[in-house]
Amino acid sequence: MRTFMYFMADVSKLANDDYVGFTFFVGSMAMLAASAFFFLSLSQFDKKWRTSVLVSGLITFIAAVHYFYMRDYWDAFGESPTFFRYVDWVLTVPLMCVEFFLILRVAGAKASLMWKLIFWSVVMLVTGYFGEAVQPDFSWQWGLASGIAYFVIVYIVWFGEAKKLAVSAGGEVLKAHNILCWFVLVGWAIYPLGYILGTPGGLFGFDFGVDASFMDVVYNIGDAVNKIGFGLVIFALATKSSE
Ligand SMILES: *C/C=C(C)/C=C/C=C(C)/C=C/C1=C(C)CCCC1(C)C
Repeated sequence: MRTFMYFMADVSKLANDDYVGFTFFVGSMAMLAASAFFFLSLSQFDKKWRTSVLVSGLITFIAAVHYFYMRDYWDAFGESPTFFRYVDWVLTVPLMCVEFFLILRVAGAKASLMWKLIFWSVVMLVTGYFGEAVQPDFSWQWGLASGIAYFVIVYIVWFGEAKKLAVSAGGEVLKAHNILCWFVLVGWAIYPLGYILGTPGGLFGFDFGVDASFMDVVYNIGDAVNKIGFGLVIFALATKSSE
């Protein structure tokens, strides 16, 4: 109840030109609406698809709760809520890896595939956190390490074990897998861009000339596209496969 009151009652003025605050606010509503949508749709699917849609809802719901905190943090301190951001990611990105595993189970995906993807996603995020919050002077080195882990994930889903399973599953599962692959390649590539914008003085000394707080606008757009988009792909697959 206290948390509820906290969400609802802590209102303060949002300046017209506070784009960061605006995207945090819209982000929190979008994530909440998407969660309601996924949770309420659960009963329309065959049992074996429910877990996948449930996980879609968990991803957007965990994000919604973090967005409420991030929105207020930004509001109170005018600073990037880096800690909440990464706690959110370290919970939701592994769940996105679980989604790959869940849809590929029809082709015999093993839990080891899931753990591999989870492992690399955690490496990607922990190194990113070090570059942003712990050792910003070594921003590009940590960013590079994070980028390598990112490309391992890209490789596994586009060409590796996950791809092979998707091909052997064929049909709607293969189609959905391919769309998720594009999310990972293009949608996830939004994040390194935000990281570069947020690096003081720019990366490799190259300054984009925008305020570092723009990083959060980029991250917020990335989250909406990826978390809700991912969920909708799973939703469409579950709908088609339950007919
Ligand atoms: C819902 C949240 C998602 C899908 C977050 C994804 C985050 C990334 C793909 C972050 C990647 C990064 C790099 C590849 C290098 C620079 C550091 C990061 C952590 C921003």
